[in-house]
Amino acid sequence: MKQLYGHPKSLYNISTKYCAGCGHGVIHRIITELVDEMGLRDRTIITNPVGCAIWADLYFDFDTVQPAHGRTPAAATAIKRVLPDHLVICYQGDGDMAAIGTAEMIHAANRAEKFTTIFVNNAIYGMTGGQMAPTTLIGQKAATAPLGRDPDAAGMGYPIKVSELLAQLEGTRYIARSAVNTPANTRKTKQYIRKALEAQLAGVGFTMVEVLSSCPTNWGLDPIPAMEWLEENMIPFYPLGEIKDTLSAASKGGLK
Ligand SMILES: Cc1ncc(C[n+]2csc(CCOP(=O)(O)OP(=O)(O)O)c2C)c(N)n1
Ligand code: SF4
Repeated sequence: MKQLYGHPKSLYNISTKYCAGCGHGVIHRIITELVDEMGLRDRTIITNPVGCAIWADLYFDFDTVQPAHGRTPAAATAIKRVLPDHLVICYQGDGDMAAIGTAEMIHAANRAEKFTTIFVNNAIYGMTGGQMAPTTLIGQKAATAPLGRDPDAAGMGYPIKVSELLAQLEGTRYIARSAVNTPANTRKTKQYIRKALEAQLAGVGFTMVEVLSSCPTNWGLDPIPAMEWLEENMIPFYPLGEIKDTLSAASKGGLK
């Protein structure tokens, strides 16, 4: 009988350290399935974040680099420029990308660097105990916002929509937002990431997929209620879909 489903070769066959219901493992699976399907395992390099996915180099069975917190766009820039025929993936959490590495991501996007970012938005700092992140929703409780994020009373500021922010930059070519809370959304996530990776191989410029992900541990929820919380709270504020797609213009030579 023909085997239709198996373990990706690019993903080590071991249990991860991620909590039950965490989205990181699902996103790792999608990336490794795509690397296998595209036949690029021997020329893929991923730059991992600091945050829970700092463990990723234990799971990806291809080359990985572990830059300092927020600096993976700088590392990805260097790697892609030196090895332009490689698939370079920049994996970042929301604390990593939208707080500590803000300057790195904005300038890499603005320079139209030709790697692909996977931006994992779980609306909180996971690894360090659930502090408020730039992406934390208004009213959402966090270790540093025990009564909920309140931009007026506590001066905590507003959630940053990173994808919409980067979409304004001329250097960005493809930006999409998806989620891994349901099988349908997970399949869509894979479609978007495939499109971004194929665009990278075509050399068009900065590509990114934001993935809404769950952190049941720091949200104080069991895994299934965490998926429901994501659906009811995150998706209305961070709408899913392709936010910017200039790929057809790029392929016709309309963009440099
Ligand atoms: C410059 C610097 N500041 C702070 C830290 C501590 N730190 C490590 S992980 C982390 C939070 C990561 O959150 P996020 O990027 O959202 O990833 P998650 O754990 O949620 O996947 C912080 C603040 C650090 N390692 N380096
Ligand atoms: S703390 Fe949150 S982000 Fe980190 S592994 Fe656990 S569920 Fe995932």
